[in-house]
Formats: sequence, C-alpha cells, structure tokens
Amino acid sequence: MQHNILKKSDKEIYRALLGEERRQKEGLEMIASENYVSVAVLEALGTVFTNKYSEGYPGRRYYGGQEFTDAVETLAIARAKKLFGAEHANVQPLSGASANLAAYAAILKPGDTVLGMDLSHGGHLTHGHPVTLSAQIYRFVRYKTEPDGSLDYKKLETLAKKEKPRLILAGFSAYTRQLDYAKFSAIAKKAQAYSMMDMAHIAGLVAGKALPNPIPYFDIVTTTTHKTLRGPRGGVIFCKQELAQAIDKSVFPGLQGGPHMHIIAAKAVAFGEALKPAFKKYAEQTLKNAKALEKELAKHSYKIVFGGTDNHMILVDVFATLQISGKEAERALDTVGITVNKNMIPDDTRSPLDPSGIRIGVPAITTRGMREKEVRQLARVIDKTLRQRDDQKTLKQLREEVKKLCKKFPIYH
Ligand code: DSN
Repeated sequence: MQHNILKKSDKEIYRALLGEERRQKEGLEMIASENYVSVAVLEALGTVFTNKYSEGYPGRRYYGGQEFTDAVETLAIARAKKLFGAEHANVQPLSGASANLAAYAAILKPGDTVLGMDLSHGGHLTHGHPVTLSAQIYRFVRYKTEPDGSLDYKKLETLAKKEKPRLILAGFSAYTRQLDYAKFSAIAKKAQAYSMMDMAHIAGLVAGKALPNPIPYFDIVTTTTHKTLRGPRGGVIFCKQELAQAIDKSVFPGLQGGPHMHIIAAKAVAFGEALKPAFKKYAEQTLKNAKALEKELAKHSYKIVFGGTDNHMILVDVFATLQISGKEAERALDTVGITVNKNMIPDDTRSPLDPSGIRIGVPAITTRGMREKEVRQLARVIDKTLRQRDDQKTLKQLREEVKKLCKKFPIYH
C-alpha cells in the first residue's frame, strides 16, 4: 500500500505501519475476533469525515454542516436494519463494550440484577466480570455451561426465578456452541425481564445466513462491526421499536459525545458488502473451515472444549493435551507466524494471563480464500509447532511454510 505523505511527514509511525502491514501479509491471523477489511472499508476510514462533529442523529444535530454526515449515517442505519431484519439500529457506539454499556443504561437502574454468562465459560468481560464498571453499577449473576458444553435452560430458568433479574443476557466471546434463542426469550418473558443478545462474534455469520438470526427473539441485540462482520472497529445496537428512543438517548447524550463519522461511513460500506451474495458464501465457508479445524485437531488428539464448534472458532485445552499453558502455546505459534490468543477454559484453575487454553478462529484465513484443504495443512502446522516448540530448525521450516501459504493467499495486493 502507498503512504507517500506519511512516509515523509512521520517516519516513526510510517515504520510501525509498514511493520504491521508486513506482519499481516506474511502471517496468519487466527484470533477469532479479527479479520481483514476490504480496501473500500479502509478507504472510507481514511476520509475527511473524521473532521466532522455530528452530535445528535440524522436531521436532529447540534452543529451545522451535516448534509453528508446525515446521508452517511442514514445509509448505515438502513443497511444495518436490512442486513439483520431489525426494527431499529443505532450505529454510533464506538465499540462493543460501549454498545453493551449504553444498552444496560437504557433499560436498567443501578443495583438491578442481570444474568450473564461467566467469563471462563465463554462470556465477555462486559457481561458482568467484577473488574468492569457495569459490574459496579449493576448486580450481575453469572451462569455457566455444563461439562458437555451445553447450556442447561432448566437451570437458567430456576436461576431467573431465584434472582429476579431485570435483564437476561445471552452472548459470548469464547463459546462455540449454538444458543437456543427461543428458550432464552421464553425464560426472560416468564421472569418479566428484558432479553438481550451480544452477537459480536457471530454477526457476520448471521448476516451471511449461516447461523440463526437472534434479532426476532431479543428485545436488544448488540454487536461489534469488525470480527466476522468484517467492517471497521465499532459497535451497533439493534432493538424493538418501543426501545428505540431509550437506546438512542442512552448512546447520545447518555454515554457518548460526537459519533465517529469516518467509522460510520466505513460501517455503511461493510454492511453494503455483507448484503451482497458473496458474503453468504464467505459465512458458509467460515463455518466449514471451523468444522475442518475442529476435526483435524481432534485427530491430532487435542482436547476440544465444549465438545466442538457450531461457529467460527474452537477452544483447545492445550494444558490437558500437551501440559503446556495457553501462553506458551500462543508464543510458540507466534514464532511460526500464526497469531492466536491464550484463553481460559471453563472454571480454569490457571491465571487469565497464563490459562489452560487457546482460542483459534478462522474468519480471517477464510477472507484470504483458504478452504478445508489449507485448514488441514494449518492444523498440521499448529500441531507440529506445539509438539516441537523447542526445535528451532523445525520452527524455521514451519515459518517458511506459513509464509508460502500467505503468498498463495495474499491480502491487500
Ligand atoms: N476482544 C474481543 C475478543 O477477542 O473476543 C471481545 O471484545
């Protein structure tokens, strides 16, 4: 990519940018929450929309000069609603975390009870982990998965009866099985609680119709716009029409100031791309690749957490399999150019910074065009790397193999 002006004006940032471009081109991103956006999305991000303040919403702004920002945000909203069949969309949240916080603030009072999935069982930090701001404001009670990887909806219903939550939260960042949305919704209705789903990880798979759509079942659905959806970093909140005003007020002026219009422009571009037929193929292939990875790693005797995957990622208990920590596994894979992240497994007894597992995702390699054949090859590379992590010669050979594969499936060429 050309960065002729930056090259002259800021050599330090230019050097870091070149380094990151090379890292992404010559290595494989297998962090489940990452992806490669299109050049059109990148172009939209680097535009003069970054100069503009647009507090408010289309047609109701606090500053002048909004002809084109209104056009962009209106398009982003319309495309987001069409993509997911939603009644209302707010495209201003700066991230998934701020989308979740704004959603909580729209419907909860301080001290209200929320049921959310435990972090080590796949839930997200913002679903009630004690270190977060929301956990200081609201009373989170966290539910867990069963040893076979399923969710016991009877137990969830009993918990809801006991705890009397105002909100029941579904969603995850490291859970690999399909949730039963109808059951969540029924339990919330019985408990007279709101229902909310954080679909950040799987939004692209929902948009591509490879996974069921949670929108009809929940009062509120939040998402990020990167990950499987392959847009810029950011968030969106979808809701039923009766909550639209509360959600909008909660995002602005409740939580945020001026929206980032260059990012909203890039979101609109990404939604437009996801509405095209090619995105459906991408979503389907992502699921096939994840299944292939699960099968292949199981063949190499890896312990797959939750018993397998129904989405784009798998969680591997490397400690149980090889007696190495997730941190060691992450480091070893880094040396051959495969980026994954260490991850807790359910009720992990190890520390979050040195847990028992790694999370591996296929959204980015699927964007590069890789299919089951390459996934099988990668499973072999991963296995060899982890088992022979102290053999420098083997690691060097594997690094070359990854580089070769990257060349065959280039990005931003
Ligand atoms: N950091 C994201 C992930 O990796 O899943 C969630 O926010």
